[in-house]
Amino acid sequence: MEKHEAAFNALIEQDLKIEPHDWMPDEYRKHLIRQVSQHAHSEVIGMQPEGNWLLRAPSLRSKQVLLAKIQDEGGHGLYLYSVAETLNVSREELITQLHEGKARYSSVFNYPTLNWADIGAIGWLVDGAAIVNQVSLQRTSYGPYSRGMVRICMEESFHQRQGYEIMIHMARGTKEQREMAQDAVNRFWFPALMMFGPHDTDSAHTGNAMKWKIKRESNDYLRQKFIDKTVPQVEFLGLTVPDPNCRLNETTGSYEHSPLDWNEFHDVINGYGPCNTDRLDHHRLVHQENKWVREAAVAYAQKTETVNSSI
Ligand code: FAQ
Repeated sequence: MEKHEAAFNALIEQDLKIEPHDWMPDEYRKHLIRQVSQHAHSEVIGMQPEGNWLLRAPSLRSKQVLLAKIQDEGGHGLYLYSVAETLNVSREELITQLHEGKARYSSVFNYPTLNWADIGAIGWLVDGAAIVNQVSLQRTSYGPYSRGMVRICMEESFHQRQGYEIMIHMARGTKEQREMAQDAVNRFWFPALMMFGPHDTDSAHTGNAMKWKIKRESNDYLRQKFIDKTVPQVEFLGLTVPDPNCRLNETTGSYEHSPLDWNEFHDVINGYGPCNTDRLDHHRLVHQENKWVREAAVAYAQKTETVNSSI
């Protein structure tokens, strides 16, 4: 055991990757299953707010782009469930945890998408925040998660651009379109900042995550990085950040901001956000309706295996 632990610590120390067949402490495995499965659930539940606008996309082009983006998110969910499976947990078990309210998914997907500009705001701000977090996770210590992140980040960059393109059209459009764009920024700005999680001082998991190099940067560091990158983009659009205290500190080169509403954050992650019930009900319903697809896929795989083994 001591020998195994020393080998594990040496890999972490040298910035090398831990692979599925390597020995790892139980706590490391559990920590990863929690984070990776919550990440997977976020990708899949995150398809719902955007799916809400698929039938109302304003042009064939925007519908095609949105459809491709939503399918990408489903694909990210699949990569991440596969990463979790390499840690000896089944996808079914993880989905059951989600349905029973024992697993979380990102708070931001519990807010409604009320106008077309919200689709722009999600791509730009939500995927933008996800990229900042995930670029950092490309260097995470668990090999399959790290490699998954590289591919996911490439696709998220396209998502961020499609969102910003929508915002440019809206911000340069009619007075009504500009108002819709500002309204979307007003509603998604703070939820996007909360995606990074509680302040470092209140973050229960950051200590172990940094020790094991699962997380490479802290919640507050990444949140600030996102703010500094995004405020100039808001200004470029001619829109305003919905925070009267958001201003550049010339000394630090970073933007200051108002305190976040952590009561709202805790309500949302504990099931009391505007859309929590709808999101989970919808997932449960679709999971049940599509049971036959999973059964057919398993039956087909088993049949192919039998045929191959008898050749
Ligand atoms: N929402 O101790 P910490 C995307 C929970 S992907 C809900 O700081 P940690 C792509 C946390 O789980 C977005 N819960 O936790 C897309 C813990 O609860 P627990 C998802 C949150 O793990 C775009 C408790 O609070 N990305 O958007 C949140 O060290 C568009 C204490 O927190 C990832 O999941 C939250 N925002 O740090 C898809 C990235 N924040 O488990 C579709 C990977 C915290 O003890 C459309 N995950 N909590 O019950 C991470 O980097 C980390 O897990 C954090 C949280 C940073 C999310």
